[in-house]
Amino acid sequence: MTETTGNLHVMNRAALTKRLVGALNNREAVIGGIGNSNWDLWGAGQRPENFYMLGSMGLAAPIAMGVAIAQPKRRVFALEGDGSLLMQLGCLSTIAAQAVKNLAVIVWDNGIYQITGGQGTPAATARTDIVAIARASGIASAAWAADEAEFDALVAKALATDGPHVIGVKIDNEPGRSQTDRDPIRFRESFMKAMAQPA
Ligand SMILES: Cc1ncc(C[n+]2csc(CCOP(=O)(O)OP(=O)(O)O)c2C)c(N)n1
Repeated sequence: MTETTGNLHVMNRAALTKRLVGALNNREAVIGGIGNSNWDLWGAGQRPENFYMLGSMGLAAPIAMGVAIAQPKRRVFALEGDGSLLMQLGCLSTIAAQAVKNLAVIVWDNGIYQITGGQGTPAATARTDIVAIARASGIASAAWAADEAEFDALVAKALATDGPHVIGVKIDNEPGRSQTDRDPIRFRESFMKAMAQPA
């Protein structure tokens, strides 16, 4: 990995999504956000505990929050692009206020709205620091992952300790490597069935 931003390595979403899914071992729920977050979750190996949210920016974290509150024994991850999270920033305050212990939000920050043509998001143009926003929203366990090893360590922390957690990752501009099926009813039904199994 040669590119850096500050002391943060610029990593790859597909590779890190595989590392995340590889670390799961207890029917953890993973909610994929719109577009690339979703597609790389699909590409990392389909699991019934994945919910592939199709179409709405910024809803992965709120949906994940709902799942986490409903199922406090299950660890829940949300995967969200920086542009999507910026569209729904209030969810960080709500997650903090609800003190959702079993929730981790992973933010893939490429500084662009990649799938709609690569326009810059404020995370890049105004140097908005999403992890700092998470902390200021009341989420104490919010950190940038400097490299792959730290990403693994932060995922392990999210699996083992009380949150809520936010993990920020600077990523490259590679498009998602797969394409999620456009079948929301199937996803809803298989996810609900999977959530009926204890974690
Ligand atoms: C509410 C809403 N506004 C706009 C869109 C169109 N749109 C879909 S994905 C996207 C960009 C998402 O950017 P980001 O979350 O940063 O992810 P990236 O594409 O960079 O992986 C946009 C503008 C949408 N689907 N929903």
